[in-house]
Amino acid sequence: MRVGALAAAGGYRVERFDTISSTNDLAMARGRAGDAGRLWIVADAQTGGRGRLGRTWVSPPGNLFASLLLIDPAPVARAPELGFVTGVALSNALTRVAPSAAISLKWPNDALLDGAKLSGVLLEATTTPEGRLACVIGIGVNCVAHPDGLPYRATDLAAAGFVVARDDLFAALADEMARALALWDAGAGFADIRLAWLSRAAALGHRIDVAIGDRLISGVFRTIDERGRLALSTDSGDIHIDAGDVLLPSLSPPRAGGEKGNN
Ligand code: BT5
Repeated sequence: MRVGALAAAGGYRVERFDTISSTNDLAMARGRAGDAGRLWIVADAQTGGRGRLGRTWVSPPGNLFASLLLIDPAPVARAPELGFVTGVALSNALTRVAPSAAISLKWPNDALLDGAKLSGVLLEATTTPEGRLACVIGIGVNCVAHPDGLPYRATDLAAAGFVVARDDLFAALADEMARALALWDAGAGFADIRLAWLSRAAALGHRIDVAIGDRLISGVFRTIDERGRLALSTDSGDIHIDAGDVLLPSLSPPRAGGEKGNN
């Protein structure tokens, strides 16, 4: 398994494993143990794949599970911007390997294919014993399989007719991450990343629902602000949301009786 030529030139390395608990956990352990960063951990399958907020990421063989360890990539306040850097890189990589795929990005950092969830990103950070900031960007892409029975629609590349070798997708992703990280420039280039992200944003300008804990807020998705927050125009005014789950009509599961969901 290899990173692409651009990533190799930038000093990015990769370690591949058969089945491990979670590529994020291993990448974080490497960071704590003093790795210099720019290290990808890729696994064939995960037994403890994780989503955000302690959720499970279904991780069967054939899909891509990759985590990138970065050491001191930016001041800590800038670290959450890595989700947008990753979204831009991921959509570029997917477009390289499946040029006709309709990829869009859902705030904060999912990639959708035909409006269904194709990919998720889990960002984690810690301070190492030496006082360095270790960031791990975990990326899961459904290449050949996706779970059924979720509260929303999921998909995989093969189901949508795209035959993509996982290793080719990874090589493209590693290159596009190297490129997007260089553009981001430790936060100095966030304005460019933000524009690239917005150009692929799902439901921009449309009415969406955002779940924040038990609350559901409805409004028009205006933009992502300069801090990466979701700007929503609600009936009671404009608000900026730091964290939450965006619920889109395209993600609604098909209704019982075989009717199709809202696409
Ligand atoms: C995410 O969380 O979407 C982040 C997923 C990150 C997974 C990668 S794989 C490599 C690295 N190592 C890890 O252990 N994790 C990272 P969230 O937005 O919380 O979405 C999780 C929810 O998505 C779950 O609660 C399910 O409803 C759904 N889900 C689980 N597995 C899925 C899959 N394979 N495809 C689509 N949706 C899935």
